Amino acid sequence: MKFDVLTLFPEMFEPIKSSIIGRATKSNILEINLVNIRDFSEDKHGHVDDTPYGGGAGMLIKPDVVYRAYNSIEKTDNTKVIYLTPQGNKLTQSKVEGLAKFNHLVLLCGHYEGIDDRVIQKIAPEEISIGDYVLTGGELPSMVLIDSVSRYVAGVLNKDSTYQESFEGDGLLEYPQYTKPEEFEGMKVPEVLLSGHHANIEKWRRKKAIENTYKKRPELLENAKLTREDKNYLEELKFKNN
Ligand code: 4HQ
Repeated sequence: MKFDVLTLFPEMFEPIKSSIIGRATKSNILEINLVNIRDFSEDKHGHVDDTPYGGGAGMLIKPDVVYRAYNSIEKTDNTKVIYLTPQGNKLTQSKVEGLAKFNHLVLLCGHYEGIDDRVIQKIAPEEISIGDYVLTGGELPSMVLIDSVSRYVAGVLNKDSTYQESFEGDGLLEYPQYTKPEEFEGMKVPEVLLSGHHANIEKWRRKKAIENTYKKRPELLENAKLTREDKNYLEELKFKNN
């Protein structure tokens, strides 16, 4: 999978060069190509922004500079172009899963007050938001998107493919996890996890995931994939908490 990132601040992308994503790029499972929009300024001073027509605070990125940067990128029939903006569709796990089906994503990052609207109209990217808050640029949202999408690329995570299907795809929060020591500050690891009884461990984890979701994010249960047994347990929880 290839990501081309159009940005005025390529140096902000250092964090995704470490850990899991860094390893995946070094082993050529992922390619993250940073394109500096400033390289496409034809201004003798390298200017990329200017004041907004009609007045107002701040600076806007010039449309021609962005368009030249965009045109420098080779597209395929499996390329998707994305502009990170609070005006976009929310980045959800199902959106992430859909984006992972492309093998080339082009991410356009705005900065300052944004980008001249005409080049957005011209490129017609899909607009995606990572949440309802205002950031200084699209760089952090791009990194969030790259990180979340990359988890679906084969070979990036070292777990078997059935893991995601059975635990992540169901829309529940995670069950609590424990490692050594067996006792920490007077708190013991739940007995069942030490039992070696795999069927019981799975049942316990499922219940805890449902319990966690019910207590912390009950609205997620609306769209969660629940079995008859899960639903029975949920009714039990609701009864106990009333
Ligand atoms: N931005 N989700 C870029 C965001 C944002 C978000 C604000 C994007 C500033 C220039 N992007 N402009 N939230 O806050 O995607």
